[in-house]
Amino acid sequence: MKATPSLSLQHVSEFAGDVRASLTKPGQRELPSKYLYDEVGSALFEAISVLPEYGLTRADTRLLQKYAAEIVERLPTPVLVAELGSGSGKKTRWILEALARRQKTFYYPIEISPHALAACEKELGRIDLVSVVGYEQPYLEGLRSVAEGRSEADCLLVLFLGSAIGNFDRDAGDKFLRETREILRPGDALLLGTDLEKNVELQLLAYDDPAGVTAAFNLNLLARINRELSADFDLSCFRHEARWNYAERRIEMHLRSMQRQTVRITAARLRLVLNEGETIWTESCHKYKPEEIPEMAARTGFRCENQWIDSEWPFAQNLLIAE
Ligand code: AVI
Repeated sequence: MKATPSLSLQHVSEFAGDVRASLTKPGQRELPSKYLYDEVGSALFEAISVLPEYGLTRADTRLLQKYAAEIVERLPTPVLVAELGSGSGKKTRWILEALARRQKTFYYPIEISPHALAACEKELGRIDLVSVVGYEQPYLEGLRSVAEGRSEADCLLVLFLGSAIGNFDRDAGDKFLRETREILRPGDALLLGTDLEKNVELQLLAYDDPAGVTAAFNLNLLARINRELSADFDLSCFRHEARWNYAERRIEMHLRSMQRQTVRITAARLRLVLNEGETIWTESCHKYKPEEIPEMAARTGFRCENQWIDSEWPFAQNLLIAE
């Protein structure tokens, strides 16, 4: 049975190259977190976002719902909205509805997952006075296309929600903000969602829920490699692990090999011997202090115009303005 039809040769060769390079690099073995989000992984992430232990998405949404009018009031008219990694786009509704009360609004979700993009177009395409044009492209490529296509008068509001910035290492996060800034004009805005530091036990539970949804999300990465790269990972020989790294102030997700084992990844031309107890590091989720965000903004060509913090789950929406 061919489980995953019609994957392009280019996708398979890029995925295989990335898997090979990250699993064979000296020291800690890794897998790139961007590959967590195939169709199954994206569905599991949607399930994570409604788990009682994972307050992040609810806090993000609550802030947008509560402060959308206030956020929009701080922006000039007319404004176009581009969203980096829109996912299903559910929480963006509040911003679009607030904008549509004062102007016809163009919304450009930028998303590499075609499934998520289709869900987003369906979810938000029916709001009155909102036109949705999706870009199935990497973040910065998509943003460049939107920015180049606008007229002189249009201001751009870029949404980067859900603390997706936290999945970059801190230096890479700064680099990403700087690259985003280079595409923008002075006065354009970036609404940046950031998950804030909280009690370590709460943070760990958010990434290791008792129902095992996050474990399934993490293990699906191995299942995806089996499906797409003809590998033979035995998922029952791995265990999901979430750790708090005190020095780096981040959650790290790992997959621990429960025994010495050999895995073949045919499309990556790789035979991997894993020792008992060895881990593969799959994702980092950095957490922030509120005062770090204006500093990040200043380092990367923005100023932090305002910050809204949720009262139930420490999380901040930060409105950054391009200087
Ligand atoms: C997408 N991203 C912001 C999530 C996070 O919390 O860092 C990904 C995630 N990984 C496990 N649970 C959620």
